Formats: sequence, C-alpha cells, structure tokens
Amino acid sequence: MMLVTETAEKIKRMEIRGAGRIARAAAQALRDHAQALPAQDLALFRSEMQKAAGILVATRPTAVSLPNAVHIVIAGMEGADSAGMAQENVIKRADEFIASSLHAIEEIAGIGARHISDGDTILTHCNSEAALACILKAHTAGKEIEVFATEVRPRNQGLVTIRTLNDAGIKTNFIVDSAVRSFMNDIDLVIVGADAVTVNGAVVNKIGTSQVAHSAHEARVNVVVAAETYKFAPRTIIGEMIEIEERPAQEVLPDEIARTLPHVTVRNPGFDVTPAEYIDVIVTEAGAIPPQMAYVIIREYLGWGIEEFHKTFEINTRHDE
Ligand code: RI2
Repeated sequence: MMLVTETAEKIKRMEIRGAGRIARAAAQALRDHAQALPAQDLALFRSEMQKAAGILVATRPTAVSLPNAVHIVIAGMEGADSAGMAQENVIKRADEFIASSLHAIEEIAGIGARHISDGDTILTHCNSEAALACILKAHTAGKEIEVFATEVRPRNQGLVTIRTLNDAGIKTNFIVDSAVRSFMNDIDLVIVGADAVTVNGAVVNKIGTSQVAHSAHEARVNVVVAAETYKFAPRTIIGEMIEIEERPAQEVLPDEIARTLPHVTVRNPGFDVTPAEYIDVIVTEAGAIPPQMAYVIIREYLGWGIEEFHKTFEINTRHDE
C-alpha cells in the first residue's frame, strides 16, 4: 500500500496536481499496487484494490477525472474469475487509461488550436495542460499569439503556466486575478481547462474561472473549455452535486495574522462553477461540442449505463480519511 499512500499524499499536498495528472497518477498507483499484490485469492485481491481505490479517491473531492479514472481501472476486476485475471485486467486498464489520456490531450490540442486565429490574444486562468496544449499547438503551427495568464491565488498555479509559455517563446503577460476585467477588451479568446463538466454543461474549474467567463461574456469574448471526456461527471445525471473543495485557511492568511483576527473566517474554495451560457464550446478528444451536449458525452462516449450511475462506488470512502 506504500505506493498508493505516497501518491495519495502527493495529490493531497498538490505536489501532483491538475485534473488530468491526478487521474493518471491514480491509475499508475493502482497499476503498481495490483502488480505488487499476490494474485492468489480473488476476494482478497479485490478488497485490497478497493481499499487502495478508496484512499486515492478520498484525496481531492472536485476533479471527477480522479474517480472516473479509478472506476475505469477498478472495473477491470468485474467478471474476473481468478485473482490472476483481475490483476491482469487492472494492469491493462491502467495502461490503457494513461495512454488514452495522453492521446486525448493531443487530440484536444489539434482541435483547440483551430479555434485560435493568427494574431489572437488569449487569456487563460490557472494551469491546465489541456488548455495549454491548445495554445502551444497554435504557436507551433506558426500562429502569432500573445497570452495573458493570471496569478491564481492562493496556490499561484499561474507561475507554472507562465514558465511553460515562456519556455515555448510565447509573448506572455502575467496579471493578478483581479486585473482580468481591466484587460478583457484586449482579449480575443479565453481558454481554460476543467475539473468537472456536469450534465447541464456547467464547468467546474479553478476558483475565479466563473468571474473570468462572466467578464468575457459581458465583453463578447468567446470562452473555450479544453476537457477530456473523463472530466465529465456521470453521477450528475442522477442528481449528484459536485463537491467544491474548501482548502486550508493558511493558504490565504498565515496563522500568526489569523490569530489576531478572532472575528474573521477565511473561506478558501478551490473551485467554482461556470454556467453553460458563458461557454461557447467544450473541446474534447471526441470533438468540439456545445456545453449543452454534455449529456451525450456522458451517455454515449463515457459509456456509463444507468445502472452504473446508481451503483454507488464501493470505493466511496471520501469522508473517512
Ligand atoms: P488539466 C486544476 O486544478 C485547475 O483547476 C485546472 O484548470 C484543472 O485542474 C484542469 O487541469 P488544481 O489541481 O487536467 O490546480 O487540464 O486544483 O491539467
């Protein structure tokens, strides 16, 4: 279980972060765990894998890429009639998930880059590998582009974004989060990633995204969301809400200051919800879709049957850390 708890800790501490990256890290941890387990007793193997899955899913509650990836890998045990077969299937599914995730980002980059025109100024918020892949692809295709990247308080993921853009030689402006409205009139296109897409086409992404999208909407600037299909939230079909992670107060205000302010409570939600009407298109590896088509992605592309929506994950241990 060492590898699993190590990965889980890294995800919790955000040493591994980004919805796609945590999904692939969880798949890899399950793969390594399956390989390390003795494949002799099927019931034991299953319960050990379920335990590992529970630990991984409990790390961060918002990005559905995480439970989706875990579900895809763990479902490999279904129908297996020996521990050896279950082990083989889990390993195969983990490998497939990781490869298809990386392939999805390449596909998204190609489609997303076509939404970017030569001479465009793009604004991005947070650090999304899917959104950045679109920008990098447009740049390597020879399009002259300029980017505005936000700081992304309190965890400053904007620093990762500007490093990537800088290293690619893309002209980049680094702005504080509250400067978005001031620059929106200079922006041609907003591109962001997603942690979750709900059945009604709302996008859950880094806190501040809804302000960016609202501001873009007001200024008639198109908003493109780059999201692999495993970011779509199947259980929103049966009415489950996406839990918004509330992170530690210390990320916002140091304890020594907080201690002097007994009437002040720090609120630190990690994510917010952007309604479908502020989003022009969601670019997935299955093609660009209007957000209103999220249902189709969940039903047809993710392939979740209604019985699966109802079947509570046996790994649903989110709250007993
Ligand atoms: P990719 C990140 O969450 C950001 O909200 C980002 O927009 C989203 O995941 C998607 O990122 P965090 O882990 O999967 O920084 O596109 O809290 O990399």
